[in-house]
Amino acid sequence: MTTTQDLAKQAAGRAAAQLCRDGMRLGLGSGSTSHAFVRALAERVADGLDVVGVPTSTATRDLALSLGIRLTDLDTDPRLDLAVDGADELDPHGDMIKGGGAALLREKIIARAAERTVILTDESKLVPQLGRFPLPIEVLPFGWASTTRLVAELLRGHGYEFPDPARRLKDGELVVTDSGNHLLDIGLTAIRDAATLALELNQIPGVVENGLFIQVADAVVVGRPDGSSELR
Ligand code: ABF
Repeated sequence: MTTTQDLAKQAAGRAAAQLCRDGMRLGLGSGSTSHAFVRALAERVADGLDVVGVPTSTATRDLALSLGIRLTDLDTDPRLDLAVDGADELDPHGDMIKGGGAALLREKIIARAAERTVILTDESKLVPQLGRFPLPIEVLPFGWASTTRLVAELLRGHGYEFPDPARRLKDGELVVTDSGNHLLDIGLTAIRDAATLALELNQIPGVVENGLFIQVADAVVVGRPDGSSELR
């Protein structure tokens, strides 16, 4: 059954597909909103649009390939024209929490490689302050328990209170990212100092990347259930 949120995501995806031009090298995001974009993009490719894409996850890679979108990689194309991705939360400053889809590392790399990044959302992702969505932190399997302890110490040192973090499970199994790492999800409730945290977390040796995306969005598409969308 198509929910109103699904309709909003489809509207955002269609709007983003209209931003793509012949010859563009695209970052293809992960998550259901980004996949709505990939499907809309595939329709334009079938009509002759000439683009290549770098997927942010194996899930996006498989979808894009199945729909006939030509793929490349950052080794071949180190500079992208446009990255299109989703978000878990977006605040009024343009900072985000991403990583609910376990693709944050490649998402952040691909967004940084792109000239312009457009984030696709629906109203449910727009928040006054980041933190209600648990912050994903990607950690190396080697030394993960020690890394987790250091992450918790850092965050508690900033005054945040939360249960002892555990590695993300899915259907009772440890989630392993496309890059072979684990994920912590830490409920900070209301993040006061996202930019500082984003830098300090990555100073911890076993932290590979974190889900705080600071000033990454160059533009935001907000999809609505009636099929309309707004580019902000
Ligand atoms: C990806 O899409 C992730 O960064 C984020 O967690 C997820 C959002 O998924 P959805 O679009 O399904 O809400 O960008």
